[in-house]
Amino acid sequence: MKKFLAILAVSLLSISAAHAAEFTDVDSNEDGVISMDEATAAMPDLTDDAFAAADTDGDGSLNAEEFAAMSN
Ligand SMILES: [Ca+2]
Ligand SMILES: [Ca+2]
Repeated sequence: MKKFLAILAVSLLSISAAHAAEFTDVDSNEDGVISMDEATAAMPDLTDDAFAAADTDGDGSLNAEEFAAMSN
């Protein structure tokens, strides 16, 4: 179910995001994960729900793998 939501979010994001941002550009404090604040700074259209769906391990931030899955 969670996976389905993630796939749904990815589909919605690929429509709204004209081009995918680079992980290293989005991770502005360079701690290796992307917070909701960093994500929305790079992608203003990103919703809480889309972020939560992309955060597949539910730790409240996006690692490189989660971000890549969301961007592709
Ligand atoms: Ca960060
Ligand atoms: Ca995560």
